[in-house]
Formats: sequence, C-alpha cells, structure tokens
Amino acid sequence: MAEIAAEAPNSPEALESFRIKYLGSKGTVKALMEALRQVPNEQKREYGQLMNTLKQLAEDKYQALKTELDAQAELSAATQLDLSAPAEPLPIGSRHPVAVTMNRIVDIFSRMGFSVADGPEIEDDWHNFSAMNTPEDHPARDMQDTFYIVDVPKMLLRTHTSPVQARVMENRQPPIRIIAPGRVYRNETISTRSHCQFHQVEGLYIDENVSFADLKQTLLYFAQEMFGAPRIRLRPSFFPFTEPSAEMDIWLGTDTEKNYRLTKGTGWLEILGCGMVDPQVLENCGIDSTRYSGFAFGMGIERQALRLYEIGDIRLLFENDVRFLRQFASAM
Ligand code: 2NL
Repeated sequence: MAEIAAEAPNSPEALESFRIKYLGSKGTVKALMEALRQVPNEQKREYGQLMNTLKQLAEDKYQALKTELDAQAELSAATQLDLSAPAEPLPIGSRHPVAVTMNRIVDIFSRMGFSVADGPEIEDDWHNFSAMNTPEDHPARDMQDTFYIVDVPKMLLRTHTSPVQARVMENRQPPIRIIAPGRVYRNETISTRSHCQFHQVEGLYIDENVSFADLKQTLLYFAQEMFGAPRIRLRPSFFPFTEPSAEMDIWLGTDTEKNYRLTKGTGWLEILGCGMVDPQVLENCGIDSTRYSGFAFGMGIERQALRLYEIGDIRLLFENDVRFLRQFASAM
C-alpha cells in the first residue's frame, strides 16, 4: 500500500505503466487476488478486505491522476495556440459568367441614365401578357410554352422581364428610363438534364418626343461599348408590344474564320429585339399615348455570354462545374 501511495506518474506514458503494473491482467492486484485461494479459511475474510482496500486505492489513484493529466494536456494545447498565426486561406468564389455579362450590360445603360428596376418572378397574367398586348390565343400563352401555377391559372412564372416595366409604368409617369435584368422561365427543353430558366435584360425609355432615331443611337452606343462593334443594322420584325419592331444585328465582318462561321458568311450577328412601344401598351399601363412615346428592347443574356467568352455549349452555364467557373475568376 505504501508502494502505491509513493507512486507519482507524471506523464500519460508513466500513468499507463502504473495501470499495467497494478491493475493490468498480469498486475499486482490480480496476482494477490490469485493468492487469496492459498490463504487459510479463517484468515480469508481479513485478507479479502485488505485486498479490496488495496484495489480501491490503486483505482482511485489511477482515476485522480488521469483526470489531472487530461486537464494539463488540454491547458497546454490551449496555451500553444498561436493567435498571431495567419488564417488558413479560404477558397474565394468568382462571379458567374452570366452575372458578369449582365453587370456589363447594366453598367453601359447606367452611363446613359437608365436605372435598374426589378419585380416578382411569379407574375399574373395581366402584367406578363395582357398589358403587353399579347392576345388570348397567342402561342406564347400556351401551356406548352409557359409554366402556370397549379390551381391558380392566372399566375405564372414570368416569360420575360416586361412585367417589371409594366409595373413601373403603372406606378409613375414619364420620363421613364429603366433597365430590367433578371430571370425568366420558358417551358422548353434545352437538354434532358437542364431546366428552363434564362436571363434577360429589357430596357424602356418613355418621354415626350422619343423617336426611332433615339432608339437607334442608344443601341449603337450599346453595341460599340459592349462588343466594340463599329456598326449596327436594324431589320424589320414583329413583337406584340412594339410597333414598328426590329431585330438589331452588329457588324463583325468575315475577316476571320471565327466571324465567318458565327455570322454564317454574312458578317452580321443578331443581338437583340427592339421597337417603339405600342401606344396600346402605354394606355394599358396608364400612360397617355397622345403625349408620350418611347422605345423598348430585350435580349437574352446566356447568348451574349456564350459569344463574349467564346463558350461552345450553353449547358456549361447551368452545370456549375467549378473547373469551368474558375476560368472566370478574374472577369468579375
Ligand atoms: C427579344 C425581344 C423585346 C421588348 C422586348 C418591351 C417592354 C415594354 C414595352 C414594349 Cl414594357 N416592349 N420589351 C420590346 C421589344 C423586344 O425583346 O428578343 N428578347 C429576348
């Protein structure tokens, strides 16, 4: 007993030796217990009690030392923390190429005095279609093309950002100069695994005496800033919400094989749709069409991003593979 009391293991290794020596399967306590069998019967009681006291002493000592050593280890781990050490580097994300492209478009129009407007992605039939002069039997309204909310047939996922502009017109009077970037939804299949969500930017300019010449000059400036394109051309087109309507092409030329291929040998590349806002659309949104006129335009972002960064497959924009996205880390 004196021997146990004298022991003072002061490291985890010494404590383990202590445990093996006294409490292990070949230890002192075990050996003395074995010896109990040889003790004469009349002394067994006394010997047994002594044994138990001994065993208890060894176990108590072991537990007490273990608690103390554990506490010491914890304390030294804490004091060894170097709080002045630099932090582990965090992996920094980068902006998505669609976002970069959208920001560039917004930036160019901001410089011409347009401000950003936004609105709900779940819209009503009025703001998405009716106010925009889209007739009841127009194919765009078809279930095949539009996601309707189950049980609420007048609600849908917006198919363009025009409803944002419709809401602005309802809420304030001209001059209005806004740009509406955002997500839009079409019930189409790009591929079996990709969904049907796209990004669009639309613009709207309404004031007294806004003419087709204003539209042309605004979009020429945009084409020059965005693509470095020296020239644009406007081809007649049709949209329910503009009259007259046009598609805008930019001049790339056919000097390089890439441009030849991209423009199918014509030198011209289609970029966006535009037109003078139909007077009926202005009236639908509470604006006096005898006093005010305006122009509007719209373009898909994914397509511009593919062109800007020479990306070969639109699915790369939805898969979010970091090996692909990392390449745009410096584009911001
Ligand atoms: C395209 C063509 C266009 C508009 C969008 C518009 C908005 C209002 C009034 C009139 Cl509030 N028009 N937006 C006008 C012409 C074309 O988009 O190809 N988009 C992807």
